[in-house]
Amino acid sequence: MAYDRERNPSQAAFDEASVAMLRKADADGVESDVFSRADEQGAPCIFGSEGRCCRICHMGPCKISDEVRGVCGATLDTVVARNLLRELVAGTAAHSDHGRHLVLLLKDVAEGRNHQYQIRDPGKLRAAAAAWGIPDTTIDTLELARQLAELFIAEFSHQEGKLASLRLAPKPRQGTWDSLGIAPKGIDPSVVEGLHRSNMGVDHDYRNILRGALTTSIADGWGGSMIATTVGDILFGVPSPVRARANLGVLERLKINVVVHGHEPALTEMLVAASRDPEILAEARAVGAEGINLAGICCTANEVLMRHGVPVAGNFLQQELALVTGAVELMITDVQCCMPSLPEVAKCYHTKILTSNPIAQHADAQAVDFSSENAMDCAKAILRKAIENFPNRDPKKVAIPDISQPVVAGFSNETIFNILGGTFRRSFRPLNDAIITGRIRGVCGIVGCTNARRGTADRYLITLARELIRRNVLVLKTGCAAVAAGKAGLLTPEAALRIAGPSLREVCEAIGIPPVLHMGSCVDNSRILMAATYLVEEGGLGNDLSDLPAIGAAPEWMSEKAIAIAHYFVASGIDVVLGHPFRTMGSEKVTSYLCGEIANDVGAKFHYIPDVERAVETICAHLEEKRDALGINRKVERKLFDMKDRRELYV
Ligand code: NFS
Repeated sequence: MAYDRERNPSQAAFDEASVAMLRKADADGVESDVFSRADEQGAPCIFGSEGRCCRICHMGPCKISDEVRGVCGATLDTVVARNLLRELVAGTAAHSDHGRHLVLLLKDVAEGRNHQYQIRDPGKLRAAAAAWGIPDTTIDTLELARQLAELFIAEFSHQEGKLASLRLAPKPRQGTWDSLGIAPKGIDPSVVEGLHRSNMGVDHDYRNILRGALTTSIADGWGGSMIATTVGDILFGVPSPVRARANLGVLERLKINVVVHGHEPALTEMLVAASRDPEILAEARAVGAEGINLAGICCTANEVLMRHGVPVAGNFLQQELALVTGAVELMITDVQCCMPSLPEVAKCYHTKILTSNPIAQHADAQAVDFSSENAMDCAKAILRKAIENFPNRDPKKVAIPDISQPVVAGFSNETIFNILGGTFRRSFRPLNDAIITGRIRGVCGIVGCTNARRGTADRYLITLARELIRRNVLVLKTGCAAVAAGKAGLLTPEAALRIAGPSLREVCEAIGIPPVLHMGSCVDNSRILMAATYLVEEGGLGNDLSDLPAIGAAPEWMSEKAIAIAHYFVASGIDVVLGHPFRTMGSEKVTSYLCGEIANDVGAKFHYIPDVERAVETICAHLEEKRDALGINRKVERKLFDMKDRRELYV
C-alpha cells in the first residue's frame, strides 16, 4: 500500500513532471519514495541535526550541550567541529576517489595496457602538463600522458611539501594558505589526517579543527576534483556547447530506455558509443523498439550531457521517479547519490537495476563485471540486457510525462575563452570589462543538490537563479543545480535572455553567452575555481579570488560532498550562501567562526540563509560591496525587494 502522504506532491516537488510521477507512484502502489520517507521521518533529532551527538568512541554516544560534556570531557565546540570535519572528509574522499580512478585509467591508456579508451583531447593534455609544470611540448602524446598520470598519482600520496595542484590558484591565495599553514601535502594524507585529528582525544581546539577542514577541502577542490575534471577532459574531450533536453519527458515510449546514474564517466562514455552501434540498434529493432534512448540522472548525466548531448532524465530527487514512468528497461548505477531504494521501486515495474562498481553494490541488484579493459563488451552486454527486457514492459503501466525543456550545456572554460576571444585571441577580457563597467554586477555559482527535507525540491534553486539574472548577475551552474535550471528552461540563451536584466542581456547577446552557464558535474566546480582565477589573471578585478565580485550558493545541498565544496570555495576566498546550515547550530562558537571570523583568515565566510528572498538580497549586497572595494562601482540604484517584486517572485 502506498504511503499516505503528508505533503501533497506539488508541495514536495516544484516541477510538474515530478508531481505527475509522485501521483502515479501512489496509484501504482510504490511502497515509498524519497519524499514520503522524508515526511515519515518527522522532525529530526535535535542532537543529530545540531551536531551535538558524539559517536566517536564507545563510551558514547553522548548527547552534548552547553552544560553537559561528553564522557571523555569533550566540549560542545569540539564535538560540533569534529562532526563537521568528519563529514567533509567523507565528501573529499568521494570526489578524490573518482579522480583517482580516472588517473589510473589515463596511466593504463598511456602505457598501452588499455586500448578501449584514447587521449581524446591532446590539446588539453598539453595545456594540463604545462599548467602542472611538466616541461615540454616535444614529448610524444602518450609519454606526456604517462608523465602527467605519474604526477597526478603522486598528488594523491605526497607526504611532504604541498600539492603541486595548488600552483593553479592565484599567487596571493597560495600565500594565504601558506601563512595559515593550511596548504595540503597530499590528497590522501589530508583525508587521513582529517580522520585522525577528529579521533577521540586528538584535536580539541574547534578553530584548529575547522582549519583542518579547510586543508582537506583545498585538497578536494584544487586537488582531487581539479584532477578528475582535467583527466575527464583529456580522455573524453573538453566540453563545448551542445543542445539537449532535460526532465522525465526525455524518456521515449517507442524506444528502449536505459538510464545511467551516478558519477564516474568511464562506463557511461562506452555506453554512449555502444548505443549508437548498428549491430545493437538492429537487435533493438528486432524486439520491436525504434532504437535505444540513453538518458542520465545526477552527475553521470551531466558528464555525458556536457560531452555528447545525452538527455538528462532528472536530478537527484527524480531517480526513483524515472522508474515510475514504467518505461525504463534498465538503470545502471555506479557510485554516489544512487538511492538504496531503487531496486524496491523497480519491483513495481519491469525495470532491471544493475550496479557497475565493485565498491557500490546492492543485495537486490545485479552487479556487472565492468573493468576498463572490457569496457565496450561490457557496455554492449548491458544494452543487450535492456533489449531483452523491452518485451517485459507493461504498456498499462507506462506514463511518461510530456514535460522536458531544451538546454544548452557544455560551458568549459576553454569554450568560454573561445567564445569571448575567438580561438586566436583567447581571453576573458570582454567578461572582465562587462563586470568592471557594471553591466554585469558580478558572478554567482549556484551549485549542489536538491533535498527532500528542505521545502519544495528545486524551488529555491530556480528562484535564486531567476532573480539573480534579473538583477544582472551572471550565473554559473553545476551538478543537480544545473539540471534544475535546465528543467526550468533557464539553460537556453533564448529563454534566459527574456528574464535577464537589460545590461546582462545586452552583454550576453554581444558576446554570445547565455546568462546561466552549465559548467558540468559537481567535480567540475573546479571549472568555477578556474573561471574565477582567469577573471583575476585577466586584470582589473583585484589580485586575489577574495577581491572578485563573486559568490557561491548551495541552496538545497544534502551531500557530504557539498560540505567539502562549500569549504573549498570559502578557503579560496569566495563567500558561500547555504540554504540550510551545516550541523553546527549546536555551537555558537563554531557557527560564528564559520559565518564570521573565518573571513579574517581566508577573506570569505558562510551565510546560512533559508529564505530565498534574503539570499538574493545578501548576494547582491555582497557583490556591490566587492565592487565598492575595487572602486569600480558606478552609481546604480540598489533595489531590494518591494511588495511588487515579492508578488512577481517565481515561487
Ligand atoms: Ni553533487 Fe552530483 Fe546531485 Fe548533490 Fe549528488 S549528483 S556530485 S552530490 S545530489 S549535486
